[in-house]
Amino acid sequence: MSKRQRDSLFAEVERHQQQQQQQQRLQASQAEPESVPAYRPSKEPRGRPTHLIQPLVPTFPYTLDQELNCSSEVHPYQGSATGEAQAAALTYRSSQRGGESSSFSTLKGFDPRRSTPEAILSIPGNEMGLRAFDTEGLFCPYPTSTHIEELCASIFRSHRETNQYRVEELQALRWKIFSREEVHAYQNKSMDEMWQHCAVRLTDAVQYVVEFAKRIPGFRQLGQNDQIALLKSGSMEVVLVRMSRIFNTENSTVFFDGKFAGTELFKSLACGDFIASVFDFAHSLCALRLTEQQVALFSALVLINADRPCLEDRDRVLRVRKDVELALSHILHRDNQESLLHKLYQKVALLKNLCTLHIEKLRWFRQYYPLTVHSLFPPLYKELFVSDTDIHTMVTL
Ligand code: HC3
Repeated sequence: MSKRQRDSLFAEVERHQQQQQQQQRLQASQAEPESVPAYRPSKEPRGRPTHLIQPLVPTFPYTLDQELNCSSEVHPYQGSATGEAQAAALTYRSSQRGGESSSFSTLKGFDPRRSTPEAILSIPGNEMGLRAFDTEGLFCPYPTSTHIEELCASIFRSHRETNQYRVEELQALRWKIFSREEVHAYQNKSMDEMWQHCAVRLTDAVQYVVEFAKRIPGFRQLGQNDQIALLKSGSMEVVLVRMSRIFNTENSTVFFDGKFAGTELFKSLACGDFIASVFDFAHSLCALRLTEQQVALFSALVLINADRPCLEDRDRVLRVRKDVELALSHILHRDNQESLLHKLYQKVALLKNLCTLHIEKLRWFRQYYPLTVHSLFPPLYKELFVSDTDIHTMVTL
């Protein structure tokens, strides 16, 4: 380790110690221990709006393995509440508890760790809680147009049920922009604090994407290693696709932490080029004026990609992929917008570049703040974005 790295590590350890002491003092000064704000992944409703950065206590129990194995239901928010309050109303509930399972997505008693792919395929679809499509259409070499229509509807429903925000309702909140003071409050955060904050927000968004993936017909029938491989390489891409849904092109702002935020809010991340590219991408995707159904199918296409690294059964992924491609072409044909297909494939290449840049930025940040990444970032974030070799280096440092 060079002297510079050693000094920076030493400074980081000191900062951590100070932060811990501060936190302990804060806890001691508070009468009720429950008042310490704890990070609640989207499994549980968030009790209050988080317009400004809250101090974060790292309690991140969720990993990809747990996410994939937990049999959960997503209840889209309803009613008249808006913004974060709506997001808070969106709760995950274990299907085991209430027995009121959703129509098709919950795989009752299904544990991929204990099931071989062969065993999964031999279970009749209805016993797994799946709709007829999944068994009849998915593995059929020549799917009929009814099958494809059902697949479109199924993917659209999965998208709707697993979105953090509803586009129509965010339209009404377009005026809710961060004030100058609020932007300054974000900008005055230290770099590691802001990284940690964004990592938590990003992980939150990824959890919804994992739920979406689980509801794509055919995804759960893939081997668990392949499900993980697809999520590792595709979940950030889908988050960026989803970002375009809640992006206001008039003032280049995105709905983040309960209000609309421009690039300047992310200044203390110190990766302006990456943030600018992410915002440019959102702009360019918005320009295509995709319908929600098109966004849903495009997201599925981004996730189910047989060219991803480390796939064990590429052929099976390819079979699911072919159906998703058919479904996307079908709705573009129906919408008389076939020319969009080529434009969407161009976006896939841009997404890949953005995600490579994201990983590079994380490597750069980790050089200076290895402890922050190691101890304060959500495990799911690390699992997705830090490579196994990097994790090894991180823990042996
Ligand atoms: C801004 C953001 C990417 C977009 C994320 C969106 C807006 C995506 C749609 C979801 O429904 C809601 C949502 C939540 C979090 C938003 C992300 C937070 C930070 C991330 C930036 C691109 C910075 C990347 C953060 C880093 C470098 C720590 O990984």
